Amino acid sequence: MELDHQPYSQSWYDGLCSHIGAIPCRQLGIYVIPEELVLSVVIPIFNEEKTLEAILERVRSVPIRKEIVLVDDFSSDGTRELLKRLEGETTSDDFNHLRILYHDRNYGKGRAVRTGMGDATGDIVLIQDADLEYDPSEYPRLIQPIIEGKADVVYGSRFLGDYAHRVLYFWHYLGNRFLTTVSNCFTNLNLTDMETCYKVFRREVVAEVVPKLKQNRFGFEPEITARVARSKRRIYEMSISYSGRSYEEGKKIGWRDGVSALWCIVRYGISD
Ligand SMILES: Nc1nc2c(ncn2[C@@H]2O[C@H](COP(=O)(O)OP(=O)(O)OP(=O)(O)O)[C@@H](O)[C@H]2O)c(=O)[nH]1
Ligand SMILES: [Mg+2]
Repeated sequence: MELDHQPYSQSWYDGLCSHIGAIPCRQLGIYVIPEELVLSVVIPIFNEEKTLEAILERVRSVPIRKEIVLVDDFSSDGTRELLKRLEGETTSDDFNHLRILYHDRNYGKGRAVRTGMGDATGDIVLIQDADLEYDPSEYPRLIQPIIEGKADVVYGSRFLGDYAHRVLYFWHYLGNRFLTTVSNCFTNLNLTDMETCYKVFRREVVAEVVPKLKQNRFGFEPEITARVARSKRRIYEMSISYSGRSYEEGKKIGWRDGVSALWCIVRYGISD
């Protein structure tokens, strides 16, 4: 078999399939991603100078045609200067089309994602945090249920599967489980990780749901979950790895964000 086939191309799949068979291919997550498909990767960024270049490199190296929409949420740590520099360099190629948007003040992750999603034109739209907690090499797994026509929305779950998860804060874990459970009570969905960064949408869902979003900060996660649930779309979960960071390493989320998430779960759970 020739080894120079682009991963996830038809010829790559055919080659592997003829060697190991269709069933093992399926079990190993080997499938065809249509060549013309465009994945929009929306990256909200606030003060991520240390990790931005590394995450961008990881995103770019995923063998899927992509539109990468970076949204700077008025960073003050040198991220803006770094983005300006990237803008000046040749940052787009056949597989990666890069766009950078700037907020004129700091609004929060929710607003940054809304700005990015509003600008995205791909067939599938995915959210990617700008730290290194989530691994872009898992995109092919995440988008598979959408490509196969089974799902309209996919949530990556840090609480499913046997991928590596960094062992960190117990109370955060409990907080996450609690927020997901309360959210499920309102939405009647059996999600395991409502707060996950990896939320993936078919373009039609973005067009329907995003114009309704109001939350600027982390209330975005329960709000979009409630709105997706209300839209009666088909939702899947996919296990993902998680390389959580500690507060010493830059973790920013705190208990206030948890309280605000709880409020949003109730608010958007009760009414539109
Ligand atoms: N904290 C924070 N993040 C923002 C903001 N605007 C955009 N972001 C981006 O939103 C993404 C998620 O933020 P994080 O602070 O990593 O939130 P998290 O992953 O839930 O929590 P930790 O990583 O544990 O702090 C990152 O890419 C941030 O750069 C903002 O105003 N505050
Ligand atoms: Mg993070």
